[in-house]
Amino acid sequence: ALGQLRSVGLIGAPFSKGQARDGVQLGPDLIRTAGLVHRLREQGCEVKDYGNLTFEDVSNDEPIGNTKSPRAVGRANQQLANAVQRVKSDGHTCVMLGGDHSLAIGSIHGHAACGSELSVVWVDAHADINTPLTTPTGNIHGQPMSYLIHELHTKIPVLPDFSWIKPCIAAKDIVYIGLRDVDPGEHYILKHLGIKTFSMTEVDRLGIAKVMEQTCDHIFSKVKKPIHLSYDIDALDPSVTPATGTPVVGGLTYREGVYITEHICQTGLLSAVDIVEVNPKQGRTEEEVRSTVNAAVDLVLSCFGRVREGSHQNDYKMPEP
Ligand code: 4U7
Ligand code: MN
Ligand code: MN
Ligand code: MN
Repeated sequence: ALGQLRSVGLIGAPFSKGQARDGVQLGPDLIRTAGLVHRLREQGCEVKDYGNLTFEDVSNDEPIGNTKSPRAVGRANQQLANAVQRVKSDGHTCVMLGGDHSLAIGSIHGHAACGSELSVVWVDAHADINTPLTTPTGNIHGQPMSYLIHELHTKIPVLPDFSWIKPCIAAKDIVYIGLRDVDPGEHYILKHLGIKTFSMTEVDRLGIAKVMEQTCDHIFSKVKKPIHLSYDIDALDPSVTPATGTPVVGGLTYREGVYITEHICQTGLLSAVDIVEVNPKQGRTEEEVRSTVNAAVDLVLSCFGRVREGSHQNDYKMPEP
């Protein structure tokens, strides 16, 4: 139980141009300030903090169709992909702190570049699988999956600074958990490609334990691939994580949210994690921000061996009177 003795490589990606709301770029430092590194070490993990990426401003980043800031998003994700590839080749489990969810493009691409095929577990209120042609908003944080899936390759138009992106995930290797706000084009894609989804309706019907059992049955059906866990903090109910850009009522409880990460940890196959969409400027009070950041920290801790029953080290000495 104590610390899958795995080492963590931490990358901050203070990026917000995948959506319109200011503040989500503050996520990485906020989550660090809440004591993430210290608490990971306390539970037995080795941690190397690679620091924050720095992103250049992009001038004249005109929309393509209605897709906004394509050049900024393309370049930021290329930097992130290189950083994640480095962390993985250094032998760590990669933790990427966002930033908005467009960063999953670079995070998953960089992870996949290390060679082996991946499973992706996407925990989110949203499917983030719009193409630039189906998006109702033009925000790329609602699109990252569409660029990564082999089966959607022919549906993606050319965008500036996106040419480095090669699809690297098969539709059958993806599981969604927590969905409750899916656009029509997204729903068509999910059904058409036969992607495994556990919407909040399935969470209600099955309970989170069965959802995780079936998630693992699905992704382990043939060979055991390394898992990329992409966790949008808005998967949790806004009563738990209100400080986020696109909250949706009726989400996962804190306990369901943590059960997911505990279960993924238990597989021993977790290879990279994204924690995205924490936006302190969307919190109405200090307490709302605190609760959101606290949940983000606890999710990461339980990815790396924290268990709610408690734990003790092998050499624990019982004090004698
Ligand atoms: B997030 C949306 F239309 N689907 O495409 C879109 F409802 O990373 C929301 O999951 C996307 O927070 C939300 O813009 C992106 C919208
Ligand atoms: Mn979301
Ligand atoms: Mn998302
Ligand atoms: Mn959101």
